[in-house]
Amino acid sequence: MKLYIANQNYSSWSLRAWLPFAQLGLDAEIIKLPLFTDTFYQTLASVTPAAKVPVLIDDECQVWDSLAILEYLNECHLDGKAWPQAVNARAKARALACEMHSGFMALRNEMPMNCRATRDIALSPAALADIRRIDDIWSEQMKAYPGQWLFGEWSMVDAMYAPVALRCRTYQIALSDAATQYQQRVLHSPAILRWLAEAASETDIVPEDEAGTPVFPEVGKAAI
Ligand SMILES: N[C@@H](CCC(=O)N[C@@H](CS)C(=O)NCC(=O)O)C(=O)O
Repeated sequence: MKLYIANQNYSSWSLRAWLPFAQLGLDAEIIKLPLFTDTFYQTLASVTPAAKVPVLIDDECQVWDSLAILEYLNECHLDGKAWPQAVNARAKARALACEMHSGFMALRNEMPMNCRATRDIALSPAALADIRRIDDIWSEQMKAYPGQWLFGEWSMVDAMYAPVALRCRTYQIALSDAATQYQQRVLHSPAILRWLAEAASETDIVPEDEAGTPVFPEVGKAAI
């Protein structure tokens, strides 16, 4: 398989598609393209009609869009085991994944993923409401599965929410104890530590994704 992603510092949709490979030990050639450059669009022209990453190529199969990639991996390479096995839990996990995929616009616009930065930020009421909803989701799942992943075992919904754990770290968002427990689980997982190390080695700056006022020392350069 080949997985096309963008800058690991900034590309949250790339992280969502990349995570199952790192977390579940799937093999792929990772092709990283610099966001918003000619190389990015020229390379993608022959790979996806959508001109966005992530894109997965598996023999003849071409899958674009993070959620479609997660579903494809689950179905074709993970024997259906990457969603919760109980039907009600699976339905809820998919609902939460779709909620992230189609929502949280204020949070996504005002708190762009920027792994190596630590920032102060003034947020709108809409973004604060998004954070409260995230806190509620994580807290509710931690009550059901204390100290574990959102549905106990790691599943695709954890891939969908991982970038938010990083964004809350960058913008120093105060979360409830239960939500912090989940955030810390994400931040200390070997797959995320690997992503952070790879992001920290990048030097490109994408001005569109730089928000807030820098706080020093930046967390990306210190221990979590
Ligand atoms: N809904 C898509 C969103 C993909 C997306 O917006 N990717 C960004 C990078 S994080 C991108 O390729 N942007 C390039 C552009 O918009 O020109 C998904 O879930 O994969």
